[in-house]
Amino acid sequence: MAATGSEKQGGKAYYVTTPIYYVNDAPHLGHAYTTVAGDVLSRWHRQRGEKVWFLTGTDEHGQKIMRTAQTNGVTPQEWADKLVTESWKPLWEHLEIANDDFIRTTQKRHTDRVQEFVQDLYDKGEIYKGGYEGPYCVGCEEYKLPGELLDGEGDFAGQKLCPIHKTPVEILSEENYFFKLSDYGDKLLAHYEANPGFIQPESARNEVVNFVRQGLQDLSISRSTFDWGIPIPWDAKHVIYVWVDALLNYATAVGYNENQAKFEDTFPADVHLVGKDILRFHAVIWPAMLMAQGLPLPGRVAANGWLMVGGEKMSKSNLTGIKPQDLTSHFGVDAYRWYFLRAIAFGQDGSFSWEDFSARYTSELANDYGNLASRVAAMVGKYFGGELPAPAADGEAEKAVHEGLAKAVAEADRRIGDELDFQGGILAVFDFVKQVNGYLTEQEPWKVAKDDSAEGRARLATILYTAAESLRGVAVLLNPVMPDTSQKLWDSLGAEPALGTVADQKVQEAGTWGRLPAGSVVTKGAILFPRLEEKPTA
Ligand code: ME8
Repeated sequence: MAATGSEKQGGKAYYVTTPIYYVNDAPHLGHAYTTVAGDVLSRWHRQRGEKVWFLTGTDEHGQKIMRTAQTNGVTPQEWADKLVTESWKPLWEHLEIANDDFIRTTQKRHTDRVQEFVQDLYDKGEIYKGGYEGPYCVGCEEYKLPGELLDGEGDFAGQKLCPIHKTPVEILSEENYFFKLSDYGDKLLAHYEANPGFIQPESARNEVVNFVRQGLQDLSISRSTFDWGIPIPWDAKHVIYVWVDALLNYATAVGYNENQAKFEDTFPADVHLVGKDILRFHAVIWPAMLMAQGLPLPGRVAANGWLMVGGEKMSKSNLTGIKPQDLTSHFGVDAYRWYFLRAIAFGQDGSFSWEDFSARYTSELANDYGNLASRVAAMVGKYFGGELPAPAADGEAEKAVHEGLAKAVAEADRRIGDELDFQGGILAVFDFVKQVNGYLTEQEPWKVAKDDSAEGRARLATILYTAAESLRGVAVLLNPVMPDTSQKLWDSLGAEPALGTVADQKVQEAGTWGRLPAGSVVTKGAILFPRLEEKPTA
């Protein structure tokens, strides 16, 4: 159920998170995919008039970061500082990510609160000391079950490999502290049952339910063979397991044990966006930790599929050499934000190819959308001196356009805002763009313009007003996805003096016909989607 802006404004924020990413390397297309999705979702809810909190950040502890830093001859903290300031934050700025906060797990606001959380669980008898031996993947920072390992071949013959990283696991034997995760299986299953939307998509939900039904093992939550982590408060020889540390960012960043008012206004998350590789941590371990502490559970854990390049999951270890910046310098930032959400059904795996991006850019962005905007502005300029004319009588054709816009608004709002079906929502808007193009083709304003009679002028005014007002709606609906383009279009329509900024426009009002006033100063602004240069050679 979508709350209206006014209902939500004073109460709890709509809280969206991305994973906090490991800083062992620079961000790649996969990280940007999840983060852009989070940005679009939170911008959408802001345009519903809701109070929103959008969090991203970095995961800086653990063996993986420690080893990378050692290899590079610096301390883990120096390594993390360098990557955050030189790679992660600049990319999010470049991609116009409007996060409200950026949490780093090495910040004191986080480490102190994590120690308190873990101490609390210990005091409640949820944590005990025990021994464990098993295969561990440093890439995943996770103990694996023997049954899920792959047999190595070639260089790795005779060794067991992690199914995700395809690199050998290490057998670890340690005395650790354990969280009684096995106590929570039934409670988790009851929660999944009572909240069918808790895990999205359906395939991810089924996988988690099956996994939990098989029975949960207690979780090792400390490590003692290295020290790059947050010390266990009652036993400083151990550091807290990096995943327990990392998951708690969603609480510490919004005031857990520190700012109660902020915490109550924000926590728990409405949506945790994650890749399906880290689904179990978010849909099993995290809710069990919260149950143990008596804290409320998140509304939804939504898993995106894998972005594939050449049939392989895109990852740091199989980098194909395409960086987000390589694509934005060719296609532009807005087209980049649009492309992955448009081309891939959220939750499914999807392949990226330069050719597919080019083809969609040209046909959907440049031809369908960009040309419509420039044609309408040019005709208002040519036939009405750049002053948007008042429409005369609307006929059947105009009514169909009004209905088309209202339908696009309702559909995009439900799909993007509620269902996280970004592709479906974007398509609903582009179907409307096609409808408006079809309307102009049929109405032929360039022919009507030859008729100088009062009737002819009135008809021309109606057609051009209808097209411009349609574009007003499109600019509002696409603003969360392509903010820079919507701003250009908003400027070209001369909408701001009467209506305010495009980001201030409410989704709920986007389909109300007639908001753009006659008399608005329409100018032929910048080309929204310039023709692409030749593909750069690698
Ligand atoms: O797992 N396709 O961090 P990480 C789609 N620090 N999404 C992808 C992707 C791909 N090929 N590759 C990466 C961690 N991602 C932990 C998270 S959260 C408390 C701790 C995205 O740097 C996707 O969201 O390995 C995935 O879950 C995340 O990046 C993993 O980032």
